[in-house]
Amino acid sequence: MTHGRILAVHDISCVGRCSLTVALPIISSVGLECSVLPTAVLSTHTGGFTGFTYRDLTEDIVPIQKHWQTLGLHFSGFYTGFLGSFQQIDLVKGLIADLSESGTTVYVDPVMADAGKLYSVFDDTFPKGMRKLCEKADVLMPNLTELCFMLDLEYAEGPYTWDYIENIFKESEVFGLKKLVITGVSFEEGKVGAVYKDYETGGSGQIMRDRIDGYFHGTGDVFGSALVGSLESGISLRDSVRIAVDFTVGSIKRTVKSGADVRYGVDFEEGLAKLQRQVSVISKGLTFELASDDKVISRIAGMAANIWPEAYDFLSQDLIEYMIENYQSREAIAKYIDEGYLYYAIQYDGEDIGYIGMAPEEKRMFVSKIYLIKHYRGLGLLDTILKFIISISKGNGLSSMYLTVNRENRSAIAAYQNSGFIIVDKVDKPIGKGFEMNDYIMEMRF
Ligand code: PXL
Repeated sequence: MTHGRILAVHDISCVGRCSLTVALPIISSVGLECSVLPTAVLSTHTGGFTGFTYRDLTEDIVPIQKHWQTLGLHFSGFYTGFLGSFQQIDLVKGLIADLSESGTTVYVDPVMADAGKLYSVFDDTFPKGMRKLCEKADVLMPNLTELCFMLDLEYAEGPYTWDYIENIFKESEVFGLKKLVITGVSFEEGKVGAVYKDYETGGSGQIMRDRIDGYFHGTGDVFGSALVGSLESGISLRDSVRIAVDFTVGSIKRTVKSGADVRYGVDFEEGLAKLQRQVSVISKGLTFELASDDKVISRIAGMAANIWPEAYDFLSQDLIEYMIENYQSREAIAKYIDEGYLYYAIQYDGEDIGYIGMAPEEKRMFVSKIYLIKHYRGLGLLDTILKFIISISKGNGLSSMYLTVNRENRSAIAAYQNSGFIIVDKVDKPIGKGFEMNDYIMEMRF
């Protein structure tokens, strides 16, 4: 697939992961070409370090732009962040106007403030200038402090109500945006995340995660870069915000766990491989192949034999072997299919990555199996898979589905709840050889 070229316009802080040293690797990792326009060179970023050097590159912007124009260069996306001077705001606006092509998307992160305060390097006139650049944006990704400065609103500390955020969405209509994503929003103690509004479709929502105490430098850039990478890969706004939130939270968690000095930024590098896989699989989508012959059944049984021992390592070896033989072997699957079950191999990019098994009952679809191989778990594919199951269920005249899940399997229970299932019952049932199944029944209506 050929992609366009994205221009990241930020400073380069040589040490302390933020701005260009974050944007370039993250956007590249999802397979997009990322060019850079450094707005300033600093020895370190300005947060938490003293004595840093600062070379303003305002004077270089026009000559760089002129050279690019001799090459006939245009960019399919602009991603602007920290700008080194007031004057740069106008220059960057001009550069965007001159180097855009039809369909170019302008992403603006108006980096200038946080927690109610402007960064020390900016004066009170800066938000007005930044507002002018934001009016050129298609996608704006500020924090609430930055929005309040630009909109002349009183900044209030959270937690916020959804009505308050809806009002902010309304006030932000003056920017003429396609999409707005506000970071660092909290609706309850202990939770924080991002809210989004799509002004073209009217859709809005929130992605919240557990708050991790502390201040983590460069996380706005980590979030923004992952968001740009996902949206530019054609992923929906909601999925892109979820991907960017989870990538940022993962980076923070690794940093906290390692005990590293937070001034050097967060450990996003280890998350890049997963981000690449996630963006690729979500943007390309999944296909589902009905197990209608022995070949597909064998492939599914092969996946089951690999998945079970590592996914159910909290169960005894004996039980796992018993379950595979009786419920997941080729013979067992063929028997289920004879009884009316529908099995599908889940494929991504021509490769098997998992399988599902379901049985239409009189009133509900029984979702018997949803399994993914390890590399594809935790990427947020459940909703795509459920959409497919819902379409098959509707085709069978059904309007709800249910499944059973081991009561010890907390992560699976949470994932089903996030996708809209609720616990409706529990079952304790002997399954032979002295083994007992201790499950919840979870149901979703559609
Ligand atoms: O995006 C944060 C950022 C970018 N660039 C510089 C900074 C900071 C935050 O402190 O100091 C130079």
